[in-house]
Amino acid sequence: MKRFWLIAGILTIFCIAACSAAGMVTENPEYAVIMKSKDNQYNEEVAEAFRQAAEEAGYRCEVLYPETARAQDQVILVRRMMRERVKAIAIAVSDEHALAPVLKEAMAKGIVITTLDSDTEKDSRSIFVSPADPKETGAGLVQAVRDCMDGEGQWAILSAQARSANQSQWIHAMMEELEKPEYQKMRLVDIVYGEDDYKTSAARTRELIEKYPALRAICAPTTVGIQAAADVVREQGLEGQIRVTGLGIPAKSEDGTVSDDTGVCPALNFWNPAALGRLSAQVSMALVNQELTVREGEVFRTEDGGEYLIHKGAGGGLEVTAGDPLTPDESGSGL
Ligand code: RAM
Repeated sequence: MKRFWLIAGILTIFCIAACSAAGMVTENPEYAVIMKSKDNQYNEEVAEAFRQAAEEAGYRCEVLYPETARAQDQVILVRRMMRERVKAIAIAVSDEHALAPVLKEAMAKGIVITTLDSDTEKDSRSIFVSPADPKETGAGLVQAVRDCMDGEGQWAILSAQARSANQSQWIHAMMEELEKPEYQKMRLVDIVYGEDDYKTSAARTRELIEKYPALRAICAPTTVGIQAAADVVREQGLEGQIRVTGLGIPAKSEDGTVSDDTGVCPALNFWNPAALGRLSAQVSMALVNQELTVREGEVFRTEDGGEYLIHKGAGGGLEVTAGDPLTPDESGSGL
């Protein structure tokens, strides 16, 4: 019998360790937020702001990160939360189409489904909470690339997952911006995918550098990709030759100012991750409490004074936008 309890104890400890690797387990959660990938500071900041907003309102909330960036791992987490009978799931979708069936199933069971950061098919969720306008974000990225390489030469995009809606939208918006005559001398030579995984992103960067010796800039619209690309450029001593830009969390020095003394990444774009997480929780709670009707032209008003217009997004589904894309200045203000 003693042996049984010993084994049971070891198994429990093992299970707690394994579960907390995927996020923190909450007993009887009412709300769940499922992010795209683990070991990603951006995802953690978004998800923690979501959890905090839900808990401040008196609800239990579980944060979940998939084991890998594969869609199947997010499907597993959605099913787990369906079994827990949560009231609402908010999910940053890694594969626009692969997640749609399970999310529809959850909706049919009465669970409120919303997306944040990256969307799914429009009838597989109630509303999408977008971090910032994708057109403005895409245009800002191309302008940053132009500034990095003085408007001339070869550049490449290092993206995250090929089937993730936010990446596709930003790349599409970048292509549109690129058609303007002012970018005529810039040549986009390749688009590669690092899966929001540091090692894969670093490997893709090394391949780009080898394949295109004249490469002058890499644009990574992913916080993991931009970090990996900048590290590889520094590691290969290519500062000054190749510049990196994209969507990233600015590294802050001890005094809180944003700095890159190596000059590898002279500019990046971003938005406030906590504002995205918080708004997403407010939307989920308002839907569960039947205080929000998702209708085009309606304004969603939050208790802290925010006003968000419900409008149609690129895929035809309804969405709200959390804020504006930012170009953090040296003080890192706004982030
Ligand atoms: C990565 C993820 C996320 C994206 C940010 C900018 O962490 O790909 O979806 O929005 O970067």
